[in-house]
Amino acid sequence: MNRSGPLRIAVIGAGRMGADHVRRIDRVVSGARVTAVVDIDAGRARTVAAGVDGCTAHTDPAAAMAAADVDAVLVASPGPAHEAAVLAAFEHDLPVLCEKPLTPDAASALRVMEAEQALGHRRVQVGFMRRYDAEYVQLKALLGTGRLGRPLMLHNRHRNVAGPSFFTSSMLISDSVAHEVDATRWLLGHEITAVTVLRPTPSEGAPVGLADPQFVVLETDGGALSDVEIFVNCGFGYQVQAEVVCERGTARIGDGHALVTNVAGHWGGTIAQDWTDRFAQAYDDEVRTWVDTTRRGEVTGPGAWDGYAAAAVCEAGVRALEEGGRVEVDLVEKPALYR
Ligand code: ISE
Repeated sequence: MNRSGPLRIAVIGAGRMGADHVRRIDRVVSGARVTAVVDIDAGRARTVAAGVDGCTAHTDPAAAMAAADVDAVLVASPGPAHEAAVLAAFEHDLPVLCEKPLTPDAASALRVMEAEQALGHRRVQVGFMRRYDAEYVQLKALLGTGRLGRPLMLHNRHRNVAGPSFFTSSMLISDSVAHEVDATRWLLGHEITAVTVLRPTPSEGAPVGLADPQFVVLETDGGALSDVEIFVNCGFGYQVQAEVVCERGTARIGDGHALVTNVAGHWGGTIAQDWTDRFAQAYDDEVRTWVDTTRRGEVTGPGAWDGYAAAAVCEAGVRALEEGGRVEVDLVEKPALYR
């Protein structure tokens, strides 16, 4: 590690999230620079790399990681490519920030966890960025004070303007509800033990055949219930809201009250249109914290265990969606490295 200078980062994946992270590291976060951009599409890698001084473009993640000027890796390729990229980073013992999901299923997440245990130290942080959002952080801190008493229920709403054309019904769980799975585990400090998925008549605004919206119920080992309305073609905006109901009070975030206007007989505000806007501060703080801790030789934030637990819950959720009924989540015992 080049401890005196900036952290030199290889960004794997130059799509929407990858390009946004390259911009963030280049212009927002201090103490780091992007030295390599990798994408299977050589033209896309070249275009994104061209915007950064001294940055090289690659199509092979392993080749980029083997370069002498790489201290850390940010993985933002599609989920099915994560396992290979993270394992390649482990081979060079490089710290990794891996966008969610860690991997698309529990078996592959277990393999990542086993490889990290073989290294003997934590190396990977998973990009569950809501843990860095100012409102979520405030809610977590409030719950931690105990003022509201024990959390009994968590109500979540997660709405996207329009899902991408390749979105399938199960991706509403594995790609979108994955965030509420992590938020539930983190806010409540519980593991999720069972998942039930109910489907109302699909919206006419959703592509034919897509089960959108869905209503997901998560049971936890602390006796709480967390429900999630996931609606990825709501049409009007990007909304993520959460309300915790505790024994002595409730707390709610995500109402978007930052700016409220009163004009011409109406009051109101605006609604964000996508997550890079709504969670811009969270992404900035996530990457900033990762850079700072990595430069100090530390690994904090959600790790491989959280990535594995989320994958296992989502897998149970997809089964519940496809088969109906309540599906229990089967987690392995938590390894010592993550306790
Ligand atoms: C996307 O992958 C995200 O991570 C967004 O935060 C989420 O709102 C969206 O539904 C997902 O598809």
